[in-house]
Amino acid sequence: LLASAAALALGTAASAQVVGFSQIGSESGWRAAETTVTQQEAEARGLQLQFSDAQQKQENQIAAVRSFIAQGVDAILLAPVVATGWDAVLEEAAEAEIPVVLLDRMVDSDPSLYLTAVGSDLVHEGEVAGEWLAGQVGDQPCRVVELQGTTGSSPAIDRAQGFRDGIEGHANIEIVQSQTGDFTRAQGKTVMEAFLQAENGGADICALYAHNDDMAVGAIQAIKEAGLKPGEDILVVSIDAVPDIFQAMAAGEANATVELTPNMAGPAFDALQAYWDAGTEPPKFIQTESRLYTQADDPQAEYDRRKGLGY
Ligand code: GYE
Repeated sequence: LLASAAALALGTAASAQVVGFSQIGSESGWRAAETTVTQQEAEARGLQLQFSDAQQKQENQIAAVRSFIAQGVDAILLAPVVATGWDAVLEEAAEAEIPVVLLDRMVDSDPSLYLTAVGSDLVHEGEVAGEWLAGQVGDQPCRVVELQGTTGSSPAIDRAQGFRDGIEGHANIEIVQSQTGDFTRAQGKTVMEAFLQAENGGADICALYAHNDDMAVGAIQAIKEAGLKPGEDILVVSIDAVPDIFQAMAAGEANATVELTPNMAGPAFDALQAYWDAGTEPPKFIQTESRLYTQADDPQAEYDRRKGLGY
């Protein structure tokens, strides 16, 4: 008891709290911005951040979390690449009484195994995208191609579901191709090339739904190389609201995006501070805002504004 009281006094007084951050990688512009903002937020609060980049591999994330536990860090931030397979390592963290905060993606594990999760309503994002498309095409038949996120990740599962919810009841809208582009620009382009080929050179495609902006940006390039006009011949709707999609929107080559804030760490650190200071248990889910942007929302101004936000 004495030892832990002393540690608590130390923690609240002089010594910086150490936070381990197991990041997925840098697959997208949004992800890179989240990393930058996390570093900025840690610095602003005088926290010592230990950063580990998993290069998209769950096994690397599990190893990083185990090494944070061995070091005895004060908390762990985990952006889980896929939703399953976390029970054992989360149990180890709980055993060591190290609070874990999930960032931007969810896990299938029991919520008692982490302190809280900061993220958006990923199903809602897909629904907003689907509803936007339904409003756009009205009664016209519309063949949609879908670029999914990383297979087994919660945003890929939820954004697929949400979009289907959003177009429900619109029999004229049909998803005719759906494949993963792993949230990257390069794979977005490659998979879109295959979609264009399969769909009469693209002539049969009415719209592209991409689970993130980076895949949409890659696909836009493929559409242009196929001699079609993205944004007109093929409508483009995606998620994240990174600067490059606003640039595409300003050029008329993308139509709509749903915003995801890269600042997941701010609310995460607030929750951790309250937990360290007073043992305050946050809610299990801290939800960030999502809103739709279209070409009508001054994309050039949005581009300029975001360039300073860690992107
Ligand atoms: O939308 C995408 C990223 O996990 C919700 O991951 C996040 C997604 C984000 O690579 O760009």
